Amino acid sequence: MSRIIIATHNAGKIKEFLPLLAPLGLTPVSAGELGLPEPEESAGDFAGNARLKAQAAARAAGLPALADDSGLSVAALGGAPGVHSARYAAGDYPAAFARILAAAQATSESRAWFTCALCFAAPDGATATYIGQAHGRVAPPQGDAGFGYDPIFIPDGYTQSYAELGAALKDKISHRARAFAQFAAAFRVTPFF
Ligand code: ITT
Repeated sequence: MSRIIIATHNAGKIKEFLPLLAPLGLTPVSAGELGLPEPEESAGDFAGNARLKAQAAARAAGLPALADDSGLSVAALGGAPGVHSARYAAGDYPAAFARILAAAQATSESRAWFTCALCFAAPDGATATYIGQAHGRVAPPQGDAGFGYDPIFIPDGYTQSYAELGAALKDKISHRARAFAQFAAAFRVTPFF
């Protein structure tokens, strides 16, 4: 089994990556376990931030790394909070849900979409980036599985939120799963390491 760093300090993301990585024969090591610092996410877009996080971890530990930069875009907010999703909630998700739902109600516009940029970095700094999106709508919070904005996001084709649908289904249809499927397809053809 080859070791790969999951360059995130978000426990919800780590939980979702474990079942995705297992079929590839990759043993994940978290950035937290290795005591790696969190780089500043200064790129301004998902792909740039994912690259900053992956390269910082791969170079510091001398191991390949995967980083995820992701977020929820809300049509009623002109696509915000997007790349600023973690900062927009600042740890208080119920308050963030209320602000998003108020905007959706005021504009009669509930469309929203998640984006995930997944960056693989080799220890020498070479990178490959994959983007996944999942479209849907925002609705009053339901369910307690998952993390972050999962309770208010209902993916297209479903009537329940990510937090109600649960991990097994989310890992098949989510923005993260879609980005990961592209990485997995490339890795199966040419294992990078
Ligand atoms: P790392 O940078 O350490 O990976 P982070 O949480 O700061 O952790 P991001 O900067 O990529 O990561 O912010 C992503 C935020 O977007 C995350 O904290 C959630 O608020 C939200 N988010 C992303 N994916 C999500 C998902 O699958 N379900 C719910 N919320 C999600």
